[in-house]
Amino acid sequence: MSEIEIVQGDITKMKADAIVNAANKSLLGGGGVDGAIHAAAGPQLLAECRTLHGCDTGEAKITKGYNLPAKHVIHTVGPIYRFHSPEEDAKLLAACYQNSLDLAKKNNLHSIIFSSISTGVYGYPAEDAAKIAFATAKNWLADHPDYEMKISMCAFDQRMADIFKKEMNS
Ligand code: AR6
Repeated sequence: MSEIEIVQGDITKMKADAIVNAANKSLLGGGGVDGAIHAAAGPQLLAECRTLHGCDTGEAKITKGYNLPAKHVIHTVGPIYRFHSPEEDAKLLAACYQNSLDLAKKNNLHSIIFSSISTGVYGYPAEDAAKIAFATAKNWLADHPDYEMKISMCAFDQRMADIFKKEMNS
């Protein structure tokens, strides 16, 4: 059955068909959740990422999960907050969720765990980002009624989990 749920903790410890990395355009690693995913997956992840030649903002690319419990990593690049107009920022963030879900379906994946794209180093306000994340995920499920997809939103801390809960119930 398709559904959206909230999970809390370190995404690198979580099992799913795919976890979604909040990457940068180089796809060659960085800090935050990106650094944690590369550290846990091992150097083979970086080696595969080198073959992808980067990723544009709002787009998504897929690799294997290597030493992670997750089978795959979907790397998406969120907008840097206020780098574009507010409308464009929102569109690009929604595109990250939409394109990651489309890519998961294209690869026959049925469970996906999202990190909270752009809400760390890239500075997107958590409440606004959560609104976009849940709305895009709900719309995607409504657009694909015949495809089973379990979507999880990963909150790293309690504050984000509370924001997600509010958004899920709105
Ligand atoms: N598990 C789950 N969530 C986490 C983890 C973790 N292990 N670590 C951090 N978060 P960020 P961005 C949360 O900064 O804002 C990198 O350097 C964190 O609390 O990782 O999209 C990339 O290479 C926050 O809510 O990603 C890029 O250069 C969320 O993950 C840049 O940062 C995203 O925070 C991307 O910035």
